[in-house]
Formats: sequence, structure tokens, C-alpha cells
Amino acid sequence: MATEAFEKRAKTQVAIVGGGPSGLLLAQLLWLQDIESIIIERQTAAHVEGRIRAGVLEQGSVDVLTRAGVGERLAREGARHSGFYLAINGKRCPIALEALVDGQVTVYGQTEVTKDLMAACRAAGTEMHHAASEVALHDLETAKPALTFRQDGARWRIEADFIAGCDGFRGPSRQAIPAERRREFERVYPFGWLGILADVPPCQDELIYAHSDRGFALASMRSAKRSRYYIQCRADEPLEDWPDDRLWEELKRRLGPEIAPNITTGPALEKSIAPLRSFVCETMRFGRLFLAGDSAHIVPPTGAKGLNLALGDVHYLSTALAAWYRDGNASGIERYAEVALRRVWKAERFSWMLTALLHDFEDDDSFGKRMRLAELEYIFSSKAAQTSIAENYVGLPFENVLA
Ligand code: RFL
Ligand code: PHB
Repeated sequence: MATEAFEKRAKTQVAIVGGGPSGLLLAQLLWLQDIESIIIERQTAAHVEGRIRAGVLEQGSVDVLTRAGVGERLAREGARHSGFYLAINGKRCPIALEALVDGQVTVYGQTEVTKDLMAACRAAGTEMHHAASEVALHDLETAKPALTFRQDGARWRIEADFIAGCDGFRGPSRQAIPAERRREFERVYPFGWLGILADVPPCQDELIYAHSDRGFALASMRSAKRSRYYIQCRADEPLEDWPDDRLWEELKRRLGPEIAPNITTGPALEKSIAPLRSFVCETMRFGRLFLAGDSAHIVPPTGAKGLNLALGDVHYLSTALAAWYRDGNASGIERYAEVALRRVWKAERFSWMLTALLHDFEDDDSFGKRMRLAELEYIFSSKAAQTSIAENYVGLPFENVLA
């Protein structure tokens, strides 16, 4: 049998597929434990640093980023929020995170998290291969799994002790688990979110998740001068159908007459439509491959859980790998999938529940619509219901993966 010739070879302890927030954080946490890793990323560094996505960090995420050494700018520029609002047809109900569960969240864009992590990885000298193509995973059930890819015309083979699949929903890692060894659970929602980012002051100082007869809307922000808004739209709608003026008008109608006058409009810095999906892959481990973040699970953005779950997985995985390298303790790597998935399913439930509660579903009959309104009215009047939402929004606790 002919062996393929690889022009470049390397060895490392942990080979990381995907240099988004999960992959970068993992590399950084491992480096702090003297564990060497190499990141292989499909996109250029500029593309990764420019992506605009999440905005809300749980305290657990802030803590793990701080432990990773990237807490400084986050502490300075991140805005602490002690509550947010739910709204029905313009009527607002505060969810007082601090008063109800003694918690807070921090508004700090994923774009900034990624830039901070990238800078830390560069400073640590972590080897990163950007613009890599044809990434493939090999020998996952052996003690020496490997990655192959192409970069700048050269063919590479990297051998490692472990491979971390941090390559998002469409990456190759999950697909490298044989179909009969994984089970996938999925719900695709019949709508998307149309998002706009603009350099205008936010309409109020807390986020508003609004249900209206015209569909869902979210008022969020990045800073005192930069706003981020979303509205529910059809998943197949062309972006060209939403010139800025139409989007601003629709937002005002959905957020209602009390809030609309506070909305400052301005040209879009970015505008895009994201489909909504719930997805979980069981398992998150195959041999020496571990999945983390969006490669293993997707939530609709309604609960602001996607990035937080990704960072949570990486906290568990880095703890598990560190114990293995430090004193040969394999309990973390044995328990990783089970422990991570327990937290994932709870966040899936919360994101699905909030999505169902706040969006308009075309196939909903009149009873379904009334049930949604009744549920919202109940939440508005019940401290117990608000407490449950607050407890999930600030982030559920972590287990000890080594226990
Ligand atoms: P990412 O960010 O998708 O990064 C995966 C990386 O892998 C690379 N990759 C490959 N590399 C090598 N070879 C291949 N063949 C590869 N294929 C892919 C990709 O280029 C990429 O760099 O996954 P990661 O790191 O797990 O991070 C997950 C988060 O990005 C995601 O969960 C959040 O953005 C979700 N999300 C939100 N999460 C929150 O916690 N709070 C929020 O407020 C929030 N809002 C959102 C969101 C996601 C959104 N969109 C656009 C999906 C709002 C939106 C609109
Ligand atoms: C955002 O600001 O991008 C954002 C905030 C809250 C969410 C989703 C996205 O639930």
C-alpha cells in the first residue's frame, strides 16, 4: 500500500480543530497548564476576529475567561447588567437577576472575546495555522490520533495525544465520529433572526426580549454608543428585502409605543439573517476526539446560551486534560461527555422554551396563541416564574468533572 507523502509533519499534545472562541480558549487554558497545543483554522485570522455574534456572558464565562488571562479588558469595558426585560406588545416586565437570584450577566461582544483570546494565544506563542483546507481527522481510536490538512500549498500531518473538535456546527470533527456511534437530536425553527448593528445609543440600558403580534424583537447593545437589534423574520427571506428604514420601522412597531421614541436609528454597520436551530450530538467523545462548543450543540440565540455553553465545555475539557497530564487521572476525560451534556441539555431546554414563548409560529392555532399570552401573563405576575427564568439566564452551576 502506498503511503502518502506529507511535506510537513509536527507533533503536539492536543491538536485543536477550529480557532473560534472554543478552540482559542482551550489553547490558552492548556498553555497555562504547560500543555502544548496547535490550532488549525479554516478561515483567516482577520475573518475570525471580525465575526459578529453573541453579546451576553454569564458570570461563569467571565470567570473562566479571567482565569485564562483575558479578563482585563473584559472587566474594564464589559457592562454588568443586573436585569433584563420581557415585553408583550410593548408592556414590559423586569427580570431582576440580582434581586431574584443574586446574579448578573456581562454584555461584551463575542468579537471582543475572540480578539482578546487571539492576542493571548499569539503572546503565548501558540502555533496557529489559519486558512487551512481539507482538514481531516485520523486514528481517533488509537493512542496517536492525527490531523491532516493543506496550507499555502503544503500538505501537513500533525500527530497528537488528543484532538479537540472546536470547529463549529459545519466542521469535520463531529462527522469523524462514525454515524452508528453518535445520536443527533435536532429542531429547525421555521424562522430566523435578522440582526442589525449600528453606532447609535441603545434604546434603554437593559436588554428587552419582546413578543408582539408581529413577531419577536430583541433590543441589545455592545456599548453606550453601539446598539444591536434583532427581529424575527422568515428563514428564507432575502436580506435585500430589509433596507435599513424598513427594519427600524418594524423594530419600533414590535417594541411598542413606549420604547419606540427612544430608538435612535442609523446606518447598519452589519446586517445579517441567522437561522434558528436546536441541536445536540450525543456523544461528545469518540476515542481520543472530544467535541466542544457548536460542533456538538446549537441553541437558538433567544437565551444567549451558545457562546456560554461553548466556554463551559472548554472549562470541563481543559480541567479533564490537565488532570490527565498532571497525574494520569483519567476520570475527567472519561466523564467529560456525560457531565458536559447534562449542562447542555438544560440550556437547550431553556433556549427552546424562551424561543417558543416569544416567537410567532405560523402554524399556531388560536388556542396556541392564547396559551403563549397566558404563559407570558403568568410570568409577568409570578415571582416564582421570574426566578426560574433568572436562574437559567445567569447560568446554571458547573459540576466537578473530576469527581
Ligand atoms: P464557532 O464560533 O463556530 O467557531 C468554530 C471555528 O471552527 C472553524 N472551522 C474549521 N476549522 C478548520 N477546519 C474546518 N473544516 C473548519 N470548519 C469550521 C470556523 O471557521 C470557526 O472559526 O464555534 P465555537 O468556538 O464553538 O463558538 C460558539 C459560538 O460562536 C456560538 O455558540 C455563539 O455565537 C452563539 N450565539 C450566542 N451565544 C451566546 O452565548 N450569547 C449570545 O448572545 C449569542 N448570540 C449567537 C448569538 C450566534 C448567532 N449566530 C450568528 C449564529 C447571536 C447570533 C446571531
Ligand atoms: C446580542 O447582543 O447579540 C444578543 C443578546 C442576547 C441574546 C442574543 C444575542 O439572547
